[in-house]
Amino acid sequence: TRSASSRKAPATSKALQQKILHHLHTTQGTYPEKASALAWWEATAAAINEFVMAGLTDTQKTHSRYDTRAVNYLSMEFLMGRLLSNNLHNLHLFETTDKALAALGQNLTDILEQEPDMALGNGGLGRLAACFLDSLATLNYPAVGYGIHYEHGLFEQHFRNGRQIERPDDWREYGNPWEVCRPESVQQIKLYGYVETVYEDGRARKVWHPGRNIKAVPWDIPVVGYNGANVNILRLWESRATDFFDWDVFNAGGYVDAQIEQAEAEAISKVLYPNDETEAGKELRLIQQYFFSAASLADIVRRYQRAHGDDWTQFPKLVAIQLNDTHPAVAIPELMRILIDDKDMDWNHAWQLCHQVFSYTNHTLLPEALEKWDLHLFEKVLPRHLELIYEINHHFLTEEVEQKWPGDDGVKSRLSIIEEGARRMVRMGHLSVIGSHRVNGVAEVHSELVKSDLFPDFHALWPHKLTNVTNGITPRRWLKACNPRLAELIDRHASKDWPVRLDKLQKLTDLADDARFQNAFMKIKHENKEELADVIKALTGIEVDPGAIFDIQIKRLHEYKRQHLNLLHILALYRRLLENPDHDMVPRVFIFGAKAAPGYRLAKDIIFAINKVADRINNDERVGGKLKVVMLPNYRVSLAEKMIPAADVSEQISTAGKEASGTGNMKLALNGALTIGTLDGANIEIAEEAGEDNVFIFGLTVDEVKALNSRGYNPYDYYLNDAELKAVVDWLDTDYFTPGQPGALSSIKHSLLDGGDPFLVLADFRSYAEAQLKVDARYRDRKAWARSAIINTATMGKFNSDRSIQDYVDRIWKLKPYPRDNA
Ligand code: DL6
Repeated sequence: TRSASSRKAPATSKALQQKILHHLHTTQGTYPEKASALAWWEATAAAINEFVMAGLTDTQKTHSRYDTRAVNYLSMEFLMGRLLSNNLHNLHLFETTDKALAALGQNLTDILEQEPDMALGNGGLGRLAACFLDSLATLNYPAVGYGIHYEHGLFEQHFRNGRQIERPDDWREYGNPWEVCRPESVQQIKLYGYVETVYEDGRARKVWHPGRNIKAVPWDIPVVGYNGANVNILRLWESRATDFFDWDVFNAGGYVDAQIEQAEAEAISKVLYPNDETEAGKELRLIQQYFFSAASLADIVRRYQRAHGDDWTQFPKLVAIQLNDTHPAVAIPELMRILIDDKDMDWNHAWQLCHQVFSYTNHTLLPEALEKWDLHLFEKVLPRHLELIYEINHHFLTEEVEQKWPGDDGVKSRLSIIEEGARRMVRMGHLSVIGSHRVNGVAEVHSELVKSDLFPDFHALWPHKLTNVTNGITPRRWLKACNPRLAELIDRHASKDWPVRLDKLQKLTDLADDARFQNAFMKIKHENKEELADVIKALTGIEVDPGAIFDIQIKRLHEYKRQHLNLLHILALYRRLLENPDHDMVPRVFIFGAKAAPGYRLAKDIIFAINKVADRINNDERVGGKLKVVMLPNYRVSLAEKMIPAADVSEQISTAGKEASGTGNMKLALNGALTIGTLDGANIEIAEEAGEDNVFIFGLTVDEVKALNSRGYNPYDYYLNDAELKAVVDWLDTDYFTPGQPGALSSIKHSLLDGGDPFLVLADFRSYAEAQLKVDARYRDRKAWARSAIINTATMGKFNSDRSIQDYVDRIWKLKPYPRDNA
């Protein structure tokens, strides 16, 4: 990586002004006096794109000159957020552009707000993929991200009477200045049909006669590395009908019928499934997975053959393919199909290549998220692939498993890719492990659970296959761009290259007790809180005091993430204040951001409950301004960028063993928030780095959760033995928060008691409430709080996604960096 000082100054503000004006005139067809804010944004993006595209072509020339080994990152989701601000920062053009626009009478901050978020993902998994692309480009590693060009990304969330309403997201309704269509790389994708065995020259060959053909059209989004590094691409596939519409039917008057095929084909890339934890179980979802996996593999093979023709010896040396969860697992039989059916390779050779190129990341242990496909559905959509899976399974069971556990049918049925039962299923996790040379979890504890609980037999069979790569976040977006005041303070007190060497923040620990530095650090936090207070007022009308503790929980709404534990504690505080208006507590604003999967009833009820409780508390004068509750609508990357710099407290309160890693926990700690959390996912590593004194750990550990569950957990044991807990749970059954609608919040109580409280909310309540008292006490000691906040920022170096990428490179991908020529 080049040092900050060696970078080229790419443009003056004057030159940039000219470029922006040029694009305002020539690409937008307007002029300064008339141009809308959107036109200014488009013109600015077009001006910046000149630098981006120059970097892209240089990078591509470099890659082809050196015939580089590259990683192909296959992911159903890329949660990219906005690109203009990110590209400006990574190109070191932010200040110059700010000046150029100011000279043109425009405000960069307002213009940045014009950009819709590119929300092609649900949450952690998709945002991780976006951070990884940023790091790969920054570290000059050759890489291509492959995904789906969804017409509609994650839904827009609104609240109506406190309830979540979903509206389609239209991120490219008016086009998108960053993407480039590549018609020369269109692929044809086959689906359905049947398989025929034909005999040629005494050999049996399989021929797949597809029932449908779909066109996969690639759109490339440049990914700009930091510091003038490489510009890689994210290639997203859009589905289209092979023939635009049936011309003959149209001419015969069947105007609608003629377009049916087109509508069906386009449905494949129409919407992102708004559910990150459960298998959608739909034919369309399987088709989406195959569609983008097959298009990506065809592209990878085409790129390889362009340089190497039919010489396959270099294939595993030049190609690495990472499966981001099991969603693209069908790429494994697809590569076998290409090599065997299309390239005429024998089984063993094909399998050897396949196994060398694939690796797989597991992101969850939740049983409902471990994908399995109904065998009949799979056979209908992908008949040839099912045959190949049977054959992969046969080789695996009769060669590898039989050799290790001779005659053991139990282990065979546990390890088989096909799950037997009333409905036979194809296990995509098993397929991914068998077809990959490395499998990783995303935090230490999670990777250990992958070995011990999820895939213990595979771990016994291949002790070196399962490994860990702890997640990370890009400090460019999640500190430099989103928290410019803190970034500038760090520039002055740590070394300037911290955005690429985050470990250098460690230097700030020396200043943790320095009164002047503490004041400067906390002043910035306060200013960030003032800005967030304005956002809250604008979005919800609620006024909050920046002097209060800003306590933030932002993540998807899920029972295992336990937003309802946070809510019960808020009710307990409210109750304490009603019982004693002089109750001594530091004023606190609890701020939530969360979308619930549209079909997840209880998650939506929890959102409703938070909104209703917020209404009641925020309008109750008796609490004397000590308690406020805010649920911000439409939580997304660009909103996270405003919330994270303003957080004092970071809520990471999942049931131990359920959150694979978390990455919001890293972003918040990096921005100086103190974590209140369980020993789960990356919280454990955050606590190790920051020191247990600077985080508030509570609740059952993974082992204690297992022990309690195996003893038999009874939530009534906690409910009946804790008067405060009982009172707040019962409160949900009244109409106190929903006047005239008793029972409107009862589903939560029901899930916690008769529903068995599967995520042990009641078991952890008291310990959580006690940890919250410690938060309150620490905040009263302003110096102690500042010290802990500074230490949190200073010690998060490990969670740089550059470190994660380097771990993948060292342990799995074995890439070499290639800085682009002309950089
Ligand atoms: O690894 C990224 C992210 C983790 O930080 C979260 O802990 C985990 O919940 C999330 N997993 C998913 C589940 N997707 N699937 N399948 O988003 O991954």
